[in-house]
Amino acid sequence: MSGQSNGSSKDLTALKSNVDVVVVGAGFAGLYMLHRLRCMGLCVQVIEAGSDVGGTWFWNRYPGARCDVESMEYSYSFSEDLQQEWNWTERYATQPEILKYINHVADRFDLRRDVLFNTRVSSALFDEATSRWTVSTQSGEVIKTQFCVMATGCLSAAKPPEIIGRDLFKGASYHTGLWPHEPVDFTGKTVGVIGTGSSGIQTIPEVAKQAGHLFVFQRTPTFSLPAGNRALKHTEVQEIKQNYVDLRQRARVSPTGVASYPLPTLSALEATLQEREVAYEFRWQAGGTAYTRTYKDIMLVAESNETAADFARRKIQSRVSDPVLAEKLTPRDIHIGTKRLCLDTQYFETFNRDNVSLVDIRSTPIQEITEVGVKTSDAEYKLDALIFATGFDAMTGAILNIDIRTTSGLSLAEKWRSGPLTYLGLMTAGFPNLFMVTGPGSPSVLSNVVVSIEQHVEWISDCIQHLTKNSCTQIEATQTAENNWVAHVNQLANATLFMNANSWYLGANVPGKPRVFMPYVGGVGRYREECTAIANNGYTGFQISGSTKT
Ligand code: FAD
Ligand code: N01
Repeated sequence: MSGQSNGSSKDLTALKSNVDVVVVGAGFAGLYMLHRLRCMGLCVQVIEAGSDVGGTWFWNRYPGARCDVESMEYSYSFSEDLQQEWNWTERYATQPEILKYINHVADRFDLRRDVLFNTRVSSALFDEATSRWTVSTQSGEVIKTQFCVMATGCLSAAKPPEIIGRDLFKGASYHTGLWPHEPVDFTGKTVGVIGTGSSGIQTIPEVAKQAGHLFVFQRTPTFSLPAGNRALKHTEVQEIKQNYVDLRQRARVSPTGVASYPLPTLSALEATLQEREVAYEFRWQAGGTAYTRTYKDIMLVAESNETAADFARRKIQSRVSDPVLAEKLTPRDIHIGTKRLCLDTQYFETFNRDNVSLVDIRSTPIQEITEVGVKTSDAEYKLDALIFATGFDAMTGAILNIDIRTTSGLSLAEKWRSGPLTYLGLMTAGFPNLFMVTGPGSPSVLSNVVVSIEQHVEWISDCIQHLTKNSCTQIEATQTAENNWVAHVNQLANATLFMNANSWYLGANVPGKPRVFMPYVGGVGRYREECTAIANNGYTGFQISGSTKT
């Protein structure tokens, strides 16, 4: 598959062998973590598998890639100077623009000198006698550290599909999450795309503009809204900048980490049919994933959800000329929002083009990938290029790709065999001094992730500062606190419709992965309050040791 090599060779000048903190990953999370810890005077080593900073935005270079939280909110808030000086040009920034922004941040705060690029962490071993971690890399580097922060990303372990013959294909093949750095030209080519989630629906309209013919292999139709992307006006940017402090604060205490999303108080069932049509139309025209926040119970009550789903289905059908094709593209057996709602630009309209064909692989399943293309139960599609838009081993994939153990023999992979277990999504019992940014059990992927990253990074750095100030060497989540948190996370999730979908939130896209709802559905503001109270109360639920406080 193309796009997996990072190109440039390794610069070992960044490598330190004995540090206070190792941070794994140099995306939004790892970079801010480095900045905070460095400001505290700590010695930090960041290790990144890619050849440069950016994380998600370094790897996902597929055509059409852009964010779906508005750019003015999908950005760091920690530096007033930074947020005033940076100018976003579009409502939803493109991948190149977001990557340029992250590079600007790395330069502005001089972050690269502490990042070892082109290096993949393979294991981390906690020595219980010394309270220190030994972090090892695939290429043989070994680094000792007191604390280890996994800023490895929720959506960073690309998942190719488990289809017979996947590697036999002799044409060019790509995974959206491992896209090549050089532009790919599909002009005149016969191209196949497998997958119609967020990555697929962004890729398909762009590839269709170039391809001779595009075959879209769809297993599950997708709920998607027109993004309503547009250029940002100078005046509106200035207005937001003048009120940035207030906007960011509202985002931090909101349920989703997005200040501009509504806070509904009404049930969909309390409104009349006519009122609902007006409300849904308003949200539809506004664009944005806040559509499922039109009423307070869309994600809780099947009947309410159906009102939103029904409206969305009618909208989808109005975008496709051929009614038979429109029906195939319409999601029927899933509650809207229980798989991540997508935002698109001309996705459904793309199927009105003569050079685009939908292959419904629910009725005619893919049997195998051959040397020349994709074979379904009723035809073989000969292709020049094949794009896997098949997603990620989400939330746990990147962490469990690292062999994490303690000297007493505990392994994280074994502990999480039946699903991830954490306290606050920040730590896991039995693994002292190991932090996760946006780990399972925290709002993470159900929020504006940058807001959640900032909250976690600040909590972790404050915690390390607290330990340092009190000359403590070790912090660990207690088993009781973890059990209670896991029960709380499950209890909240069980009350929602999320539990009914075969989504990656539940690990359903990875064969054999335990079916556990991984993110925290209680909301960003409520979660932040809990984390802050725990820290203010002297880190309730954590065992702190090594000095005065136990
Ligand atoms: P990442 O950006 O994933 O960075 C993790 C880094 O860790 C990667 O660079 C990876 O190479 C590195 N790494 C992992 N394992 C190892 C290892 N063993 N050794 C060394 N390095 C390692 N969220 C939103 O809120 N809004 C959006 O609009 C949005 N759009 C998205 C669009 C796409 C295409 C995708 C895939 C995700 C999107 N997300 C969005 C989620 C996005 O992942 C987060 O917003 C955010 O960028 C995550 O930052 P991070 O630093 O936590 O992780
Ligand atoms: O991945 P997905 P993604 N045979 O898992 C199909 C974020 N993101 O990369 O639904 C055939 O959502 C699978 O079919 P099915 C965002 O959080 C954000 O698109 O399992 N098909 C599905 O259609 C998002 O949720 C943006 O039946 C197979 C698709 O592949 C997350 O990343 C943009 C298959 C996978 O969809 C992941 O999105 C991009 C198989 N064997 C990503 N295996 C924004 O716009 C899988 N599929 C912000």
